[in-house]
Amino acid sequence: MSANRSYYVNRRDFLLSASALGALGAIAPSLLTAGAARAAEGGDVLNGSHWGVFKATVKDGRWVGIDAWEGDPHPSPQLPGVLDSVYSPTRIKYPMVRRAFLEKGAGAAVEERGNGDFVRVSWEQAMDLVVSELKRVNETYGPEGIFAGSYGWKSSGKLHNCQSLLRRALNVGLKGAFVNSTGDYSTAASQVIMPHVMGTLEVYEQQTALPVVVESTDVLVFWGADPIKTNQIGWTVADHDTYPYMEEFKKTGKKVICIDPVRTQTAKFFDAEWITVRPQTDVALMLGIAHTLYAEELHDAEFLENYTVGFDQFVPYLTGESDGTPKSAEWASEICGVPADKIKELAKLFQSNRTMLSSGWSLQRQHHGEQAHWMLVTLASMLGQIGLPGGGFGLSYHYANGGAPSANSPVLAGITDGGAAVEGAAWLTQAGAASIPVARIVDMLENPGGDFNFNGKAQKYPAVKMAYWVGGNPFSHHQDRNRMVKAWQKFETVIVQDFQWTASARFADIVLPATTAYERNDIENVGDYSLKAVLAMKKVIDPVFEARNDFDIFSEIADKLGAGDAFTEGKDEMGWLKEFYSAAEQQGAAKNIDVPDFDTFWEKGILTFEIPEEAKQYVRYGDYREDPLLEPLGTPSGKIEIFSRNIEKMGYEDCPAHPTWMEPIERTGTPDAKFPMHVDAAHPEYRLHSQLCGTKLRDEYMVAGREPCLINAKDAEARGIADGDVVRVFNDRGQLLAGAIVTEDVAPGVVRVFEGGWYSPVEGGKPGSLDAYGDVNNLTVDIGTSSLAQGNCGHTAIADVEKYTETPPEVTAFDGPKAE
Ligand code: PGD
Ligand code: PGD
Ligand code: 6MO
Repeated sequence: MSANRSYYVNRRDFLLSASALGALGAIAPSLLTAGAARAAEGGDVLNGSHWGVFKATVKDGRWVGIDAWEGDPHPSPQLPGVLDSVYSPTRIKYPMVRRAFLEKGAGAAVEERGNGDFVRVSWEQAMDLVVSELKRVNETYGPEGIFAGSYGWKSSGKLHNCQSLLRRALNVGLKGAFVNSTGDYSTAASQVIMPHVMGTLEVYEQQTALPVVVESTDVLVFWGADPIKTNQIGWTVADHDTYPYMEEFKKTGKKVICIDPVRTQTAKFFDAEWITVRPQTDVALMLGIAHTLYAEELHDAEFLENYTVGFDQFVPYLTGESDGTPKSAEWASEICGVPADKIKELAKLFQSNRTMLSSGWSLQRQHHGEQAHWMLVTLASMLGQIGLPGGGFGLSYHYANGGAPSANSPVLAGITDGGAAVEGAAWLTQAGAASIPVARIVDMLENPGGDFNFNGKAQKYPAVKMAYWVGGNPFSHHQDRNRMVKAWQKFETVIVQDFQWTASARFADIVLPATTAYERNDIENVGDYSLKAVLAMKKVIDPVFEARNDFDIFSEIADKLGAGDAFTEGKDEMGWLKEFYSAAEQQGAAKNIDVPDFDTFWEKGILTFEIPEEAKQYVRYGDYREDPLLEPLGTPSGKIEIFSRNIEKMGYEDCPAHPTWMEPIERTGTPDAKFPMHVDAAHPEYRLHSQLCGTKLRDEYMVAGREPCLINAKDAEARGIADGDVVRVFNDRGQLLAGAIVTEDVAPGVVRVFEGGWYSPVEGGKPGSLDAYGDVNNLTVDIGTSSLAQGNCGHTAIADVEKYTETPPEVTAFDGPKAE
């Protein structure tokens, strides 16, 4: 193994070769149900996923090949893992119940959860248990006893949306008696602060169109963003339309800068200038640039005057008049590690060129994460290019192909949770008896009845006794694993419904096997932003083993709760799909576009739509710039709020009324830092969170049979670590084993372990156990970003690394529980 090898490129070459597809298709034939009916014989079946549209080849009822749809300009190399996820040994085959729970009832031996002692039960027995537990907890503890705020990256599809289906069952069957969750793990801090600053969510909105960026942007900055990596994935079905524009931008030879502790795929693709910043200190770096602009009178006073409020209140802080500390380039350099001259150079470069500041989301998945994008907006306001073609800032160029121009297409309807109707994003749902900010789940468990603040409201944590989790993997996505293992014991009952034996399933009492999106029919839009097609997601194969569709499981639960008709409204799978499609047909008429009838669409499999010229010219905030009075923002002042009176009124010490540098709870580079290394817990290059970690793809990236840990050559040498060694990464919260990749691609003082590696404790259920595989959330901090957004801090962690000299323990996470 060479020090600078790109394991991603090796892997990708492997994955894209035809022989690799063949090899993956041939995995574990014994895992197939003997009599699987032939859902689609011989030919190609079109389906889609977070990884894109694909064609499946089926032989004798078995899915044997996967090819990207020809309309996909940049297929994800993860596609073969999608196929393998259906047949992998990590598949949940049957309903299973934890032995102590089955024999002694709810709440029995909760400290044993996670030790893998399960008993196979029939579906009938499992469903009786589930329904009797729902009733018992509801009757004993009232409307706040059941947590159904289940979060995660469930599969694409408008009907088999397991989280909406769960809440629908409890809405109709238990009159909404459940605790819900608000927000997400992706953008929790930004989606709360941005409405105060810009009047919109920003993070899930269309960006200035990429053709405009190619044409007009002179300096393209990726600030903690790796779009070449992250645009593989879409929330609906990924289109990958960003990639051709990235190619075009590269061809122009214009400047690209990546500000990141890691030399990212994006940095390599563009051969960009790589500026390493000390992790968690970007606000200081931005302030240093802002200070330079102000001190040298390079800021756009006219823009600030006409389009923003509160700059006057911010300036005394910037200059140090209010706190005695000028936020100069020299001051910033001390904190962020970027040389002062470089900071000044960036200020001038940005100011004298059309500059697009494109930021990813890791910056706000940190303690005080609200400040990063607020300060970015402030910096962009000082540069005065917001609303100009190719200038300003963008918070979604790296996600779901934001900036790919939008087609004139209809948008499909989808299943609702049956609660009060809401406009906009699904997570804004009002359903449920109570709701908590999604990442505060462990606080809730530890502190029932306790007070918490959230976006200006003082609230109390409900006393929850049971969890029903679908379509998410909290034992991957949540921070501080050991604290969580302990807190989970407060649940009397935990139900997990999934198709993979995730750690969450292994820590449950009742485990129900769900189908994958490839064992049922559904429909979905293609391209979150481009909306370029409507896809029939056709069943590829019949359900394997005893897997059932989420829709059928929840229909039965609703029925047993006496509300089956309210749940199904008398419609079966195809009945619902036709209804969702009819919304598209109606829009077709209104938008004057040709939308065929359902049967023609289903037969065809995919409908693509034209991208109008004006969509290719879209400039975000162009209208606002044109006429700030007639096109005001949705903020209280109608302008960009550099100072927010609303936030001021909340009076939170951890979120002042203008962007502010605040020390995180821990970081490297301070005299009192307890550990020398920052842990970069970024999103994985080769999977979607924990999804596909249970597949053959793992063979392509594991190092010493474990999750890779990238470490700088200097740090490795100082610790006697060689490429390929097993290392222990540890801090006061937890410890994991990983395989070292010694490289110059991470800055000194940083190790990178991707999120989503499957938690594989040596002693399952025991807090503090060594994790033999490499779940990075053993190391991260479980606190809210601030009282404002209460988001997760998955990018806040410092640790140390050592060579592991003992015999490394076996990785057991991928074997399923011992009872099988
Ligand atoms: P996934 O691995 O995608 O992770 O956390 P999330 O829980 O979304 O889990 C989805 C689960 O749903 C899988 O187990 C999959 O098998 C299951 N599933 C998929 N489709 C279906 C279905 O149709 N039915 C059922 N029943 N189950 C299904 C992701 C979260 O992690 C996110 S979004 C972010 S942004 C956060 N990122 C970080 C981070 O950057 N750093 C750290 N340290 N931690 C993070 N955690 C967060
Ligand atoms: P990350 O990889 O966590 O992705 O998108 P997001 O932008 O949050 O972080 C992006 C970059 O920030 C990384 O290169 C990381 O090194 C850098 N970084 C970390 N800390 C700092 C810091 O303090 N300062 C600076 N300047 N940079 C820092 C996540 C988005 O991706 C989300 S939310 C989801 S749910 C999807 N998940 C995946 C996925 O799991 N796998 C892939 N391949 N693609 C995805 N796309 C989506
Ligand atoms: Mo996310």
